[in-house]
Order: sequence, then C-alpha cells, then structure tokens
Amino acid sequence: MAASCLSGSSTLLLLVLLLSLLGPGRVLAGCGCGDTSRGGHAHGGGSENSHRGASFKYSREANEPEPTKKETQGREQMVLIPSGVFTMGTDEPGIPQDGESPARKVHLDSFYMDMYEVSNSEFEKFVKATGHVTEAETFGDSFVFEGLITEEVKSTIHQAVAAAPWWLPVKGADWRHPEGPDSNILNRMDHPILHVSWNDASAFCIWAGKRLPTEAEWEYACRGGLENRIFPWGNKLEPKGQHYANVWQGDFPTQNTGEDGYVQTSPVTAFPANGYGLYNMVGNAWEWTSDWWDTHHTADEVHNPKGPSTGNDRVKKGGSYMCHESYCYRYRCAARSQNTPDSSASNLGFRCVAPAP
Ligand SMILES: [Ca+2]
Ligand SMILES: [Ca+2]
Repeated sequence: MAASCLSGSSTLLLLVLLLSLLGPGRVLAGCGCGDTSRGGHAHGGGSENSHRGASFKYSREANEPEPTKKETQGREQMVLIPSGVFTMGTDEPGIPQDGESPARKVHLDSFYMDMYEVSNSEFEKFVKATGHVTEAETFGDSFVFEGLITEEVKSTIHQAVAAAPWWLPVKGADWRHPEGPDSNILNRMDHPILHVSWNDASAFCIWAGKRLPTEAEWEYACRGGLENRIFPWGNKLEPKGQHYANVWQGDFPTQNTGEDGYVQTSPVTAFPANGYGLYNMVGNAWEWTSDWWDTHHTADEVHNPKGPSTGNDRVKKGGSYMCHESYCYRYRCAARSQNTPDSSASNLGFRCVAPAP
C-alpha cells in the first residue's frame, strides 16, 4: 500500500474509497513514483511531439544503435550476462523505506537477457499468435498520467488516487491505447509495451521460451559490470552534460521539459547501452521482475536468490520516464518498487531472460 505517501487516517479513507471504486481483487499497492493503481507507479507526461527541444540533437546522436556484438543465434536481441558475484542493494539508500539496504553479496549463474524492453511491436506478435487479452482490457481500464490525457477523456473521470492525483483510472486505456480510447501506438511500435500486468508479462515471456528476471538478475544486469555505482553507467546522472536515460527534467508533475528528448517513452533502442549491452535498464518504462515484494533483507551472502516465497506485490525495477529526483528517485540500479500482479499503468513494462546454454 502507498503507506510511505500517506498519513494514517487518509490512508484508510483512501483505501476504502479505492476498494469501492476498483472492486474486489484490485488493490492499491505501492507508491513507487507517485503511483497508482491496481498496483501502481508513476509516469511522465507531455504530448507525443513535444520532445523537439534543444537537447533533441543530442538524443538523436545518443540514440544511434550500437552494433549488437553479443547477439547469439537463437537468442536474437539478447545478451549473455556472465556468472559472477555482485553487491546487491546499497548501504546508502536513496529511499530507505523501499528496502534498498543492506548491501549484500549475491552470486549468480549466467543467463541471457533481452537487450531491450519488450516493445509494442514484439507484444503485438504475441497477441496475434496467442489471442492473449491483457488484464487492463479485461478490467476495462488502466492508470494513465493526467498530463497525457485529453480534456475530453479527463471530463469523463471523476476520481483519482489521493496520494498521487496525477494518476487517473482511464476507461479503455490499454496497451493499444496508452492514453485512453482516443490514443494509439501507430507511431510508437518500437516503444516499450505499457499497461501490462505482471501476469501479462509472465505470459509473454513463457510464450517466447523465456521468463521474467529475478530481482537479483535484473539488478546485476543493470550494473553492467560496475561495482557499487548508482546508475548503469556510473555515479553521475548526466556525464559531460549528456543524457543516458529517459527520465523527467523540470518540475514534477507540472512541467516536463523533455530535455533528454522525450516527455513520454522513447524507442527501446534509445540512449547508450550499459557495459553488458543492455538499453534503458533505468528510465523509460519500469520493468517487472519475478520476485515477490519484501522490504526486509539480511546481509547474508546468497546464491541465485529468488525472493520471498509468497507475497502480495511483485517487485519492479528501474524507474520510468516519469521519475524525477525530487519525487521518485528510483532510476537507480538499487532502487525498487512494487505493484500487485494485476496492476497496469502507462509507465510499466518488462523484459525477459533465458537460461544460458
Ligand atoms: Ca524524458
Ligand atoms: Ca526500463
């Protein structure tokens, strides 16, 4: 629940209100970035074309795809992440209540990981092959950042999440209609899939012969071979004044300058890859992992941890284009947040992993 964002009495009132609005089985969960929803998180907004700012030039250069040097036959667009030991979590948590600490040694076997967040185009192949209907489509709504919704759609909505009033439950919002019924993805087929629940993401990975990464695998991969760095590329958010991830510049939630080139999602191939050849591990879309959520960890050294055996929420990692340091400083490898497995929103996607040979 969004406990970190709410006081006790307002929390209770909000919960009652939401339960009545969402119906059984759809519970407001974590707050990770001003979040929402059946489980929610935050997003960033602006119009699709408003990314043509001064920094657009830089982004065009940064977005040039690098050679896919580590691609392996049969595992196209995946890279082999070598086995190793790394420091998971941090003893200097940016958001202590999220359970980012303590730092602990984790050993992992090697695995393949998708270079990119799963795109609309990839997800469409899955839907065409299987007839899969996402949970957002079944429920009939999903959470969308207010800044992205047209006035016409907004006029039909009469409630919001008190802890995060910029999140609105929009009828007809789903992966094909990210901002509601009057939006589409025709010009965004190479952007990350959004409005997919944990259950939808798992179904996709299984169909592809893959699975969701554990939180440990995701974080190890995020770090790109660097030890104890904040971001996948180092400790400075914008080395030499350049943008390495799609996050929020300006004042959240009212002004997104799009200085990094994007006020919404970017193509999954945008921005430089990390040391393992992985793109957009932080920023752009949040990414589901297979772990259940828990904020209590021991400092014990472990091998291939899979998280708690049960829980209410699933862990998501990496932050999104809606994250700003002032509000949701979660575009860090050690950062984490959560949603219920049936939640979906306009800033939450995923990528898959597969066993190494
Ligand atoms: Ca951005
Ligand atoms: Ca991401």
